Amino acid sequence: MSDPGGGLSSLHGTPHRRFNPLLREWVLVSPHRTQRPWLGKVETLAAPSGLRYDPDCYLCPGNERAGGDRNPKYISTFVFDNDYPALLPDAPVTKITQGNLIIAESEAGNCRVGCFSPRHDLTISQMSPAELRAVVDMWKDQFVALEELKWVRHVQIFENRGALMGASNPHPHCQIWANATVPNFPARELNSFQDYTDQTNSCLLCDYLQLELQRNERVVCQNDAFVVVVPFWAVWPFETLVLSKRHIAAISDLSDSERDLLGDILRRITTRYDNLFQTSFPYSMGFHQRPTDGNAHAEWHFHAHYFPPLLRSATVQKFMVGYEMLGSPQRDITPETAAQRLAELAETVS
Ligand code: H2U
Ligand code: ZN
Repeated sequence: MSDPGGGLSSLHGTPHRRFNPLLREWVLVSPHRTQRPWLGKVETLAAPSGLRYDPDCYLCPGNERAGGDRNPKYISTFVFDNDYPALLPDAPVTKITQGNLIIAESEAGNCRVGCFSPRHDLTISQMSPAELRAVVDMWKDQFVALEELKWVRHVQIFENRGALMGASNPHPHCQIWANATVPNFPARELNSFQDYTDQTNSCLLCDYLQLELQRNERVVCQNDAFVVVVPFWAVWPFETLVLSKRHIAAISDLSDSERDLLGDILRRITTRYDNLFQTSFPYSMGFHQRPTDGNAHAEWHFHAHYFPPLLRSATVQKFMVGYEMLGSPQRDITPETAAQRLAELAETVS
């Protein structure tokens, strides 16, 4: 039975599916299943080393990297070209098609690595406002510099944190991939933003943000420039979406104070994550920004996604298997419950 008021109470104990308007797909929610017994895989998480400098780290200042280059004795952030890049800027232009079904083309790109600070042990959750600001400025400078390359149409800035997410090194760092085509997920979001604006003359995420602030069921934290919510359509148990309050399309549109506030909100959400299971919380996060194809993309709304794998403790993770590989994503804990748990946590390192 539909609820004309849009209240969720009628669905809270009932299997249901929720629509993701950014990707235009459904997620199955099974709230009645949260009590099921667990006899599955339990991870052991390596405790952080606690070293400020690790002589064996490829990313620490002054050390030699795996590729043979030596890092400078950097004192703030440090960006270098990935020694093992997934994409190459000078890939020869080729395309093959065999019938309508076998299609491939070369892809040009640039891959960089950005160290957040000289400190081997300093995660975003533990940084000072000035250190966070340096990271935000590094992201902005990289976006602007890569956008200037004519052939670059998309810049993906992302952080894999923790061995569970495949991060190859504990030294806090991000990756930056710039390439000639818009990748799958941003391309799907772009279509959704464009269609929504065509149909409503409004912005998809501005309107969504208003709904979230009005209902206040999934808001985790906010400051003057950003709001963190567990999105209504979250797939990962503690997935969050960071939304700018102002309608802007890229990190380069942030004002001076908004750049400080971006650092602030990222520190606060990652500290909440660390406090959730008293562990250095693993995740993949990244910014979704307008394509860098020379168009203004007024329909695009700057945001970041956090996709953390943990489910119920520091050692029990969610796997995307079975029905999720073959049917659609599914979750047991509701986004509202996840948001409430994150909202109750402290924003100071415990
Ligand atoms: P991840 O931790 O997200 O895997 O990122 C680390 C990147 O750093 C990875 O892409 C690169 C790897 O290729 N790297 C170097 O470029 N040089 C090194 O000496 C070590 C790692
Ligand atoms: Zn290091």
